[in-house]
Amino acid sequence: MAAPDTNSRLSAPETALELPELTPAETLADRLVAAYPPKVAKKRRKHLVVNQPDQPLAIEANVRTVPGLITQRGCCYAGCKGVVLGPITDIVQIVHGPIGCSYYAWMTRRNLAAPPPGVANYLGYCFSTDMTEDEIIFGGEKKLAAAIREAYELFHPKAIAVFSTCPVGLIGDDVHAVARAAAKELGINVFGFSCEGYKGVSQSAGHHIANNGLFKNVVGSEEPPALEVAANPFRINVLGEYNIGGDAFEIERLLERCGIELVSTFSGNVHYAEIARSHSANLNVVMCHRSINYMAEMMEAKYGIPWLKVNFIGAEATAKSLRKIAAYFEDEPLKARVEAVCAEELAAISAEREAIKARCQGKLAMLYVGGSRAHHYQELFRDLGMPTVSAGYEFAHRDDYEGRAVLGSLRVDADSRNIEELVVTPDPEQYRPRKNEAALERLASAGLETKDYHGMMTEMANGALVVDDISHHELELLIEEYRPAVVCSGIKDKYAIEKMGVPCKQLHNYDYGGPYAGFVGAANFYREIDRLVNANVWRFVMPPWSGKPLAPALAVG
Ligand code: CFM
Repeated sequence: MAAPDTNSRLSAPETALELPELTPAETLADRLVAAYPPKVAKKRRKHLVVNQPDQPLAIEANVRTVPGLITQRGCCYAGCKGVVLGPITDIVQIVHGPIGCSYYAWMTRRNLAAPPPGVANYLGYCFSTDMTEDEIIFGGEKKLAAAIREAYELFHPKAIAVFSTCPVGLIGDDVHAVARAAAKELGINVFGFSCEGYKGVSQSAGHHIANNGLFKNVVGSEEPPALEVAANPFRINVLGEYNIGGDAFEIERLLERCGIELVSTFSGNVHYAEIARSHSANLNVVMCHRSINYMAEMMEAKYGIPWLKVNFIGAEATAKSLRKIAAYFEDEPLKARVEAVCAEELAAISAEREAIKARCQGKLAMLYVGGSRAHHYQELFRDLGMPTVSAGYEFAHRDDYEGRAVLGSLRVDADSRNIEELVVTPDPEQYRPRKNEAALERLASAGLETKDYHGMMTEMANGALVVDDISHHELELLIEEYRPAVVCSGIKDKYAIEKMGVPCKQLHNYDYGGPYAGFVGAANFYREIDRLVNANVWRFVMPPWSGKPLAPALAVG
């Protein structure tokens, strides 16, 4: 195949597909907040922005949800235990709290794992102190210490992590002191997280707390064998990939094909020792910027490992990300291998993609998901020629929308100040800049930016409506107005959307599907979207009170 001009394609934003003639987003945004009391309307209006890709306008984000609006957000504990730590296979993770909190975080996110022989997998278990009224009144520290001991005796894990739920913070149990005493007693790594559900304004606070805890207690705590480090210079960590529906398996397969060694993933399909040794990598690539950017920054400051933003969601995006990694290592044979792998993988899915594209092109998509997928999945819709008419995050910060250029101007409010910000300095022994300043500049001038993320808005169509922390009411009005072919969202609103005659693809746990990462994953997603948007089922759904089909656009006759 002809050598593509990779440099110019490495950092340039993707051009969004143009939108058809629609009600202007500005008018619609005003209408979405019209039913609220004036104070609420004024607040919410700042979360709705009409997109200007070249110069994104400021969006209000990462602030408290107005009570009663029905948000899709989760809590701090969900972000720490459920999201970042949860997928690690061989840490016994004890939830200190009422049993409901434990049950909620038990296996619902579909973070899969296939640990190597000899490595434990505790993901199927649910460890809880089952806090009840007695502990709320008299304190739960003794029960926690007993639970840690019991877990150790049963499983003999390398490490035990303890997660605080809301009541723990309210009654003042010191999980850290209990963890320290247990570590001493048992001779293993035991560490606690003050990730009470009410901390911060969403699960985003929990991500930050989890990053801090992993960084302080695990990263850099083991050294890999020197021979292993010397064997392959292309050693990377994939940060912010949680193996939902098997995505990480697909990324692992691709990296292996390219000859890139994966030291550790944060934290899909990963075990303790891999994270403990992750400081030996020569590059960090960041998938989900929102949940793990702290780790990338801290590892760069302490160990000298640069980071790159990548996205393995979407066939074109995957190829671009692999090219970025090869460009970073400045190695010609590696670049050639990456090109060969991309060509082969793209060729394998292109016929199917074209056939599906012919059936889907021009249909509209809307996405309201978490803190990175609402951006990443637009790439898959772009592959199919489907414009994104509106999108938003639940809990992302302004940098995830507008790009990291706004970081310096972010307002630090009381809720963010509540979350510890670690001061990280170069490690006297282990700091080793993998690339010096001159090399990083050389890469930047060749089109490869390290340490940057341009955010979702720069890659969305002009005039698209960006909505932060969308409410049920706003979502309903938007669906009525745009009648999109598909909405990507979560379980809290999936069935409300489908009752309006519009298919909803759940992008948190993938509705039993996946993987959707990489090339094979992209093809899986194309098939799924084809099945959803071209299904006839909606025209047969006739609510008895209306006598009309739910999906008027698809109505027979
Ligand atoms: Fe990152 Fe995630 Fe997401 Fe997220 Fe989540 Fe998630 Fe998500 Mo659900 S870490 S921000 S806190 S990509 S669990 S795997 S799907 S909301 S968009």
